[in-house]
Amino acid sequence: MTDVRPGALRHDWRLDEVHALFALDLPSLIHTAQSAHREHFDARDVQLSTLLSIKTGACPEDCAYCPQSVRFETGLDRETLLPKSHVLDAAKRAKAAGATRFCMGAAWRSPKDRDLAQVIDMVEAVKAEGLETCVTLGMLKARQAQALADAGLDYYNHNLDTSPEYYEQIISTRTYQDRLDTLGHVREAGLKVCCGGIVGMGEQPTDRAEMLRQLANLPEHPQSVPINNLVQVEGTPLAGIDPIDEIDFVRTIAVAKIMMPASYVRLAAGREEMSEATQTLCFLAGVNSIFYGDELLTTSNPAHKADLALLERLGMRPESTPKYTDLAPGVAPDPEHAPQAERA
Ligand code: SAM
Ligand code: DTB
Ligand code: SF4
Repeated sequence: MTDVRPGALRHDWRLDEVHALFALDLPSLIHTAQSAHREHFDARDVQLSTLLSIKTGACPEDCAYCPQSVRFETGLDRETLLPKSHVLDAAKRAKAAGATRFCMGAAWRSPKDRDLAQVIDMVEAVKAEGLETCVTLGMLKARQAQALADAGLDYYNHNLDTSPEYYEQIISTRTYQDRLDTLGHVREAGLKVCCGGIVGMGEQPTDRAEMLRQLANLPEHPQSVPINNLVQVEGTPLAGIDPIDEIDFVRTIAVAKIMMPASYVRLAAGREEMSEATQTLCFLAGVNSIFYGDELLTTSNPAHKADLALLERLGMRPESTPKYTDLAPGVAPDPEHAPQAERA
């Protein structure tokens, strides 16, 4: 049996050890994941991130899951980069609804420097509202990652998506190594890394194990690990594929938490198609972050009021002071959000 020390940080996982975790009986798996989680976090807290698509559609890449690729007929209206005022209004609404992080996504292969300058303006404006910021803009050069870090960006999202072995079935226009290179630039610029993947794309169980091994064996664990359940969109090549068994999804979450216990593990896309009971199992398995708000990028998400009601029923609560936060200079913590210690 694998030597499972709940809460330990390791970067040398072997595939057979990951398979052994997946093979645990569910009570032991959940217990181990929840114990690991409690070594690093208050188990009642859930971090809330709100997404906004700042540039939608017409992406030149061919990611088989994505409604925004120009290669697939998905009926999506393409949009150019949104004006800063629109982004700022959305960020203010997200904050008023209780989100602590605002994530801006662009359907680009990689940003042009003139686009990056506009995104930097948005990051500075959103951060000045007292929100954590995250952007996902595709592949970055080292100097672009540095420019984002210099502007005060907190997180960069760039997913590995799946195992190296399954990757070629999903994307042909950029390599796994391209993704690892961007992640290296982001890490070296001192940004926090948001990196995870998608399940339910027709992958084998060993691809899920290998994807998690790749994530956990990075030089540092990504501080945020989004696990997306494929949102099937008509017109994409993956529409109609057999969905992942919900218990297998929960197992994937639990194993991610055991392998990266100090990271936020996010139950990302796919919650709308999931029962509240399955989402609850994900929380028990160590999920402590969700996308919060009625929309993801181009598809819908549960209504934010329903999410707040679910957390309340579970005796859980929105996290008020994210663990890794660096507030912008001069921005005071939100007075409505008392520090954790005072509320406990
Ligand atoms: N274009 C940039 C890129 O791909 O790096 C950033 C935006 S892209 C939409 C960000 C991530 O969203 C993808 O890496 C993928 O993991 C996730 N994603 C996209 N479409 C999805 C879908 N239909 N279901 C689940 N996750 C999806
Ligand atoms: C991530 O891992 N999931 C988000 C975010 N990072 C950018 C995107 C989910 C997109 C789901 C499909 C859509 O709404 O277009
Ligand atoms: Fe483009 Fe990103 Fe969608 Fe791939 S996932 S098609 S890179 S927007």
